[in-house]
Amino acid sequence: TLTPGVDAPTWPDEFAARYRAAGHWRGETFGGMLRERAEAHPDRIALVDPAPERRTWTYRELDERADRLAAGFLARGIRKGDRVVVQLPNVGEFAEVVFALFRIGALPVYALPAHRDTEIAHFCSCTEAVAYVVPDLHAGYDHRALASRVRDAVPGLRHVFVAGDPGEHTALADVPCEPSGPFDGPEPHELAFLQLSGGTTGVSKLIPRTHDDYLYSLRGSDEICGVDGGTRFLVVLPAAHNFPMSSPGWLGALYAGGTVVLCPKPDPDTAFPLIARERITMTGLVPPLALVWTQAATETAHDLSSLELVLVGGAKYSEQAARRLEPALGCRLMQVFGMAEGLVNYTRLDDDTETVVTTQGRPISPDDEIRVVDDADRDVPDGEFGHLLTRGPYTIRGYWRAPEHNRRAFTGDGFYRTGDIVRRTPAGHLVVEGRAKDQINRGGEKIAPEEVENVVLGHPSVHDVSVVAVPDDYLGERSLAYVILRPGAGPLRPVEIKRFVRERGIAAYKVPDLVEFVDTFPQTGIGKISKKQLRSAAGESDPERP
Ligand code: J2J
Repeated sequence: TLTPGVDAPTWPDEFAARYRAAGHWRGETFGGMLRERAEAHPDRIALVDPAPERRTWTYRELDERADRLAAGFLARGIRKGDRVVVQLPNVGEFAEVVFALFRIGALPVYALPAHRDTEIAHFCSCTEAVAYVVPDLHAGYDHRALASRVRDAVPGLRHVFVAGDPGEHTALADVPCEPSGPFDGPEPHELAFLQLSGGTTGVSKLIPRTHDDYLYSLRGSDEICGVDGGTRFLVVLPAAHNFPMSSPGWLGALYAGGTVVLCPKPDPDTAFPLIARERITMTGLVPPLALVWTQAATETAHDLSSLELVLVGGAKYSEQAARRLEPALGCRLMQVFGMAEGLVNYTRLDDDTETVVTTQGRPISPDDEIRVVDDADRDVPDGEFGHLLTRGPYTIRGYWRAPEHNRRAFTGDGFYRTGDIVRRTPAGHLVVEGRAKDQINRGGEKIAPEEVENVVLGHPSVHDVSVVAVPDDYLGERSLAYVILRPGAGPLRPVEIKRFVRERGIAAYKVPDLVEFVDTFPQTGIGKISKKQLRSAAGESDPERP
């Protein structure tokens, strides 16, 4: 069972009352939302999974599948409040599974398809998950074998459900059954799911989001982006990531009664024919993909004329690249600067081009509180750089079961320390200038150096390691591991370190792009490794202090 406010810190009563009075929190739940949409427009297409054969779900079908799957989960002993790690790529089963879990009040824990043994075992054990949902094969990788290893390593994990051929596990297709009555579902103020944080520490922290708060961020995002029943949203990035899920994302599109189309791979050769065939109106991209799409659009034979809006975010989008997107794709650009912890900023449809290409927008809500502060938490004047702190109706007050980390990541009065260095323009738009947190942003994919360092340190020849970001034209940043070998350890090649990390079972995007062997790290005055000096040694402008 969960203890509210202990497992997941929550908003003080006076804030909750304020957010309800303002109409932000409306007492909706995800299960109820889908039911209402299914009643309002049962035969409208909610979901399209185009590959390998095109499958569609009307709102009524999605609603009924969620009910039957929820009943099947209950019959197998999955209860309200239980955690279920969901690792599915962009397939229709993703929506069926999470809406089934929402309906009974069990909490999906979102894993990315790229996650491997280390991450999955951590998510399962730190949430005491009772079940794990995987695809059979994805991108050539057998997730059933991963699931078997994790099940053997994590006591308490009772079920593995497989979308597709189940192998030794249970086929998701065998789970649904007839509901015996209405579900005893969750309350709107209760947790809906656990989302992943980008992470700055050895193990990633989980983000507890409630029905009330997340649904508000969807409603606000839909309004800003003009999402409505006619929207046809293409999910290009992994569906489990907070950006394609909620900004406005596939959940935002479903909230508005639109149609969601799942893109199996993000490259133009896959996405452009889908845009043409499915008459896609909206999508979201990370900057490196936006670059590739912009280039490919100038020479494509596919009809992209249905596209109205492309959102770009997750990492800094260069002004030059931003200027080229609208003419190339023939649609509007919106920059989005968001985080799974909550706060999301958008440029607006009626902003002028300069604002859209040079800023990362402004918050969704009038009740998003923004502070830009110096190292001593004193507010700096508008136009000056500082640390971004935020508090509001859809920003968490603490991570899942992490009281010690929460004392550092939040101020005493509940502001989240984003770790981002920003500047606020006179018009109130935020410009992201850098980062104070120890994180690498690899084209929108976040890496916690400490997590990678811990893996490299397991190599018998390694004495010490420091992982830092280096600038990259395409990805924005890549990772570089400086390695000090043990005295007497034989010569090693970079590829041997990379292979070691990969074989330890960690997401491929976390494997260091570059490995350099050094004799010593630059030291600070107190004898601690200076990542700052390491970064400048690597030729990067120091992101810690603009
Ligand atoms: C610079 N840095 C950015 C941007 C995020 C919408 C969009 C993105 C995310 C996301 C999200 C940036 N320019 N436009 O959840 O709903 C960096 C910041 C931020 C961190 C959050 C959404 N957009 N960033 O990227 O939780 O450093 O969420 O604090 O993965 O990404 O990462 P994440």
